[in-house]
Amino acid sequence: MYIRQTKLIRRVATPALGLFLALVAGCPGSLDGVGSAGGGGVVPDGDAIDGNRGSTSSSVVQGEPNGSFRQAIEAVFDATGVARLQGTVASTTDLDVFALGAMSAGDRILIEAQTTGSSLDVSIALFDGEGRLVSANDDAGGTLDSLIDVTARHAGDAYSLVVTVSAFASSGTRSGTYTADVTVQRGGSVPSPVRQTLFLDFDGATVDIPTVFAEPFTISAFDAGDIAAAYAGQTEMLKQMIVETIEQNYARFDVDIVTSDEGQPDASTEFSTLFLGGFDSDTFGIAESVDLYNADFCDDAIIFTGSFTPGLFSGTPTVSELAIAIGNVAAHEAGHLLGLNHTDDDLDLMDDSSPADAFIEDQEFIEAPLSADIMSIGSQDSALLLSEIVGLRDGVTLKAVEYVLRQRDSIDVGRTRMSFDAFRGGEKIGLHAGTIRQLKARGQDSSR
Ligand SMILES: [Ca+2]
Ligand SMILES: [Ca+2]
Ligand SMILES: [Ca+2]
Ligand SMILES: [Ca+2]
Ligand SMILES: [Zn+2]
Repeated sequence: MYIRQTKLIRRVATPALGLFLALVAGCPGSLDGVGSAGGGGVVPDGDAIDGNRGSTSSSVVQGEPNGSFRQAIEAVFDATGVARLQGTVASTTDLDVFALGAMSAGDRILIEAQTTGSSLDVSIALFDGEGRLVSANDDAGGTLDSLIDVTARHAGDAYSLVVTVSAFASSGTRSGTYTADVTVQRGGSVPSPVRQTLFLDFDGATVDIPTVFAEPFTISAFDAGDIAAAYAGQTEMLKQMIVETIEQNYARFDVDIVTSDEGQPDASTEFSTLFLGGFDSDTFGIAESVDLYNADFCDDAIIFTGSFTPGLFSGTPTVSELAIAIGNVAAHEAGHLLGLNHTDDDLDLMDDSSPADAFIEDQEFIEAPLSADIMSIGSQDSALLLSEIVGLRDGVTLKAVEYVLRQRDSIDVGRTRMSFDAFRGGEKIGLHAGTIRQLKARGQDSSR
């Protein structure tokens, strides 16, 4: 009801509990310095067979099927580093995958998907050679067309572009033709990770972001008694345990957490704010945007602590369980502010929607299948992305741990995966052993 953007209305209206909400702001990016891909306004050739525009390549690199990383159409780049692609999204299940070839860290990849002459609400995503999300965009610059402009943080021998229909497309915009022009500028430098300060504000506020929310949110100060009478008088303890949960979830990453008890960071520090308090009937938390690669150091999110009523859980949570649930949701919303998208795995902090009970689990930033709202292929490795965006704490290293990614029918990564565990001075500080065991169990279950 506070939401202006149509893509969120569905989500708000969804009766499922445990819902997170993310506002995906338009992400126009900057085209400065990148030569025009030359595709603006070009209508796809004829019937727009998936492939390279004007190409005479054999059918091996043209047409369907091309719905998995293995079946990708090879994008043909010209001497200036531009590939001019086209295709038709024939239905809501049509994924068109294009192989962009090897990328080096520092390569800048610009992808402009346009639907001139077509009513398709296109959506695109860029993946690395392991099928992990690098960047995604649905709508850019106030249009339904898509734009990605990103610098590769890590090399990969087979980056891929996936073109499909937006999961939020309205009727009449769910199929059609598109062009996608990909420009790769080689040899740039890799942006360094930048530490982020998160300010946890328990003191109440009016949050007014007119560009995103139609009306201001008034957040009352945090009070455990507002959640349920059973928690009255435990405000300070609950607050402390919430802070500990958020700190534990970010323990590996260069994120500085400051609370309102310590006072607002000084004026020279840029910080994002998590407001904890208030109530909303539709959601536990809301983030201003999915701020890809953390372009904005001062964005806001709200965690409606009064919404965590015991009736939403299968049993009345203890104070400690309640703190874990609220802290996990806070870490999730902060994840959006740092650039993370939604996934589909209850054990991942970026899971899009799950029963409230899942928040009491030991959720972590892990690799998980992408939410189908983003793309029904590939995964997001939240830990890897955070290490590239904010960096790792001093002395922390990411150490590969083998596990089986939970299989999903539409995901193209059924093989054994590597994720990252973190150690500092021999002490494990992330991805608890229990989480890994559960992941392994799930992977084995689903592969039977
Ligand atoms: Ca197609
Ligand atoms: Ca296809
Ligand atoms: Ca779109
Ligand atoms: Ca941000
Ligand atoms: Zn979310």
